[in-house]
Order: sequence, then C-alpha cells, then structure tokens
Amino acid sequence: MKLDAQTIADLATHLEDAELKAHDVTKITDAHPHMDWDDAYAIQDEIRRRKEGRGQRTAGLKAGLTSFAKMKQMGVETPVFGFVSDYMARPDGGEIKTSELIHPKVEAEICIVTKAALRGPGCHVGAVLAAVDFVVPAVEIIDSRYRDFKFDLKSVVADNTSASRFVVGSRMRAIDGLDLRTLGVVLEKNGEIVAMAAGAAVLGNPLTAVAMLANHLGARGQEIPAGTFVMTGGVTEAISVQAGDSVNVRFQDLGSVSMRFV
Ligand code: OOG
Ligand code: MG
Repeated sequence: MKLDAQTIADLATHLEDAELKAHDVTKITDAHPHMDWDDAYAIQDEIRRRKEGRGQRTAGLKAGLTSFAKMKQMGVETPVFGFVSDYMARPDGGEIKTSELIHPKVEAEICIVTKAALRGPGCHVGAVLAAVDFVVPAVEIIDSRYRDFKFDLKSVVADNTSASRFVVGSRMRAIDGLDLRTLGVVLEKNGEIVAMAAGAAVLGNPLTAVAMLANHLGARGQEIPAGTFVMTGGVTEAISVQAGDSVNVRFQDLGSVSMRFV
C-alpha cells in the first residue's frame, strides 16, 4: 500500500460523490501516480462499506475487461473485479434515467449464480462448473466517473469498475446442455444490430472469469459465497447510449434483455 488511510477514505468519497451526483472527475492516478493495486481495491472496498453502511445490499460481483473486444476498446490487458449494489438494478423491459448518469454505455453479459462457495487459489473452470446453480443473461450499464471514459486500470478499479446499473433477464437455464463458449449474443440499439459475439469472446469461456474472480478474492482471504450472482464481463465492446435509445440484447438459449433510456 502506498496511500494512507485518510487518502483512501478521501478518494472513496470523491469517487462515490461523482457517481451519486453524476459528474465526471479526472482519473485519480494523475494526482496519485504511485498508488498500487492494493490501494485501488482498498478504495473500492471503502466505497462498498459506505454503501452497505447505508443499507444498500451488495447484489452481485462482476468481472470486467474480460473480453478481447473490451480490452482493445479500453487499451488494457488485465481483467478487473467489482460489485453491483441492489439500487443499481432495473427491471427487464424498464426505463433507465440518463439524468442520473454521466455517459452510459451498455454491455451484454453472460452471468451465473453459484450454489456452492468458490475459493482460490487454484480455482479453475471445472470447479466453477460444479458450483454453478444456473445461468442468466444481463445487460450492464457502465458509467465511468472519469472524464471521457479515459482511465488506467488502477483508476477504474478504485471507481468500482464503472458499475452503474444492471438489468437481469428473466430466463434462467441450468448449465448442463449449455455451451457458454458457443452461446451467441446479438446487441441491438434502436432496432439495428450494433455488436455481436459468442461467449468464448470472454477469456475463451465466461467461466474462466469466475475462476479468476475466485483466485483474486482467494489471494485476499475471501471467497465467492454460495448464492452469489456473478457477471462475467461484456462479450463485445461497450456501446454508448443516450436518452431516447432502446436496447435489446438477444442471448441464444437465454432469451432477450431490453431497456429504454429516457
Ligand atoms: C470498466 C468496466 C468493464 C466489462 O464488462 O468489461 C466492464 C469500463 O470499461 O469502464 O464492466
Ligand atoms: Mg461489465
């Protein structure tokens, strides 16, 4: 750790304020170029503690920057991990208010819910397969608090990996009989196809992202508890949206997830 406790607390307030008041800020590594990974996750943990202290439940965990398209879009090479809170959830087919957001983008994500705890190190796709209760589709709405979505990895980790809103589909499926690698995803904005991919775009298999999350938490003495909703990361590049846009994502075997931005 390179930052002291006060600086971590101040940066958590700074970034969470930007989220809650929907205004952008410059990336924090500009003022704190020496901050390290532990500092970045400590800031994110402090943001989570504040939300939970206010009674906002943590609704799930997320992996981000896990697809080759996302890594290329953001110019980075390492996945990152964050969380989503209950107040960020919106219903399938519902409206999302852009006045509460800075510069939202949508991502199509293959998600799982666990039925057994997963703990690294040494967690692998086989262990994840055994621990999956069911698979669900979701759309994540990311909204980096950083000006023009320009950041480096430590800044984005501190900013809870741009987590902002999420919409979970209503069709769940058992994992047996599904091949997540060949599962097709088609993202439509205002009725036009704007991106498409198969699950293998995420690290070869979206379950690899879950194993990496378990290994990341294991290194810090934590685990993915049973019953956890885990988002494995956008399969395509993220697509900018604004008020008036409708988004519909078709997931092979898992139905569609849609929303309207107002
Ligand atoms: C970071 C969050 C990325 C994903 O699914 O790749 C993410 C960002 O691109 O702002 O959630
Ligand atoms: Mg995401």
